[in-house]
Amino acid sequence: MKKLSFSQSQFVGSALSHETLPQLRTPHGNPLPEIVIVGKSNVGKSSLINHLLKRKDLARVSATPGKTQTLNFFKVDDELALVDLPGYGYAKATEDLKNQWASAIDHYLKNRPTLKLILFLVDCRREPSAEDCAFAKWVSHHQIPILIIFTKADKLSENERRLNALNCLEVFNTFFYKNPVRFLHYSTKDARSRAELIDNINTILTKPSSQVQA
Ligand SMILES: Nc1nc2c(ncn2[C@@H]2O[C@H](COP(=O)(O)OP(=O)(O)OP(=O)(O)O)[C@@H](O)[C@H]2O)c(=O)[nH]1
Ligand SMILES: [Mg+2]
Repeated sequence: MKKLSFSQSQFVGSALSHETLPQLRTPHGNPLPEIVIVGKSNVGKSSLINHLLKRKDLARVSATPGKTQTLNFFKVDDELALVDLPGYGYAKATEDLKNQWASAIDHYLKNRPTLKLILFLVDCRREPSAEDCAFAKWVSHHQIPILIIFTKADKLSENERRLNALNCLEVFNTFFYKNPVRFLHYSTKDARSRAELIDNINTILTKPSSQVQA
């Protein structure tokens, strides 16, 4: 796979059940590799997509949790798809909607051979929640490459960021102890975050088996 520059992007569709998940292809008809963005509601998943793709309103963002309500697919450089998910832990969603999300996301994660990388977002100010830990445990059993992204890095000093990341990684590495995960800090207010994320994605996608150490 050639290096991605994340220069061209378009929204290609949404789904709320596994029956309607799009099957995306390159112009040559090959299945598109996919990167999915996972994390608690309001952690900054859709904002990261917009920042990475240098598009203001491609993915819908809100200051209140629960904005993304479907699985949303974006094509990048005709080489890759990014998938934005509804966040977990959104208390105000009805039980029906939560079950619908859980079932569609579960099916997507378990049955998507084109899924090459999970970007797992955690707010850099918070401790991992029970749902964060459950997800990390699930990924460690399924051996899908993962990159942990501590979001909203502009909200903490460098020292606070470092200490909080160490605490979180200590928790996550109990699941990934065989192969500690890569991680980085991200702020949508900082262009360096974007460059660092693109480098990491290119490195991981060209070494597909890597749950490599940072
Ligand atoms: N300061 C700061 N705020 C951010 C950053 N990234 C996202 N936000 C804010 O966090 C809030 C939630 O962002 P979203 O991108 O909608 O979060 P989400 O994870 O997609 O949320 P759901 O769709 O509800 O799951 C918005 O008010 C964003 O402006 C960041 O790097 N720094
Ligand atoms: Mg969102």
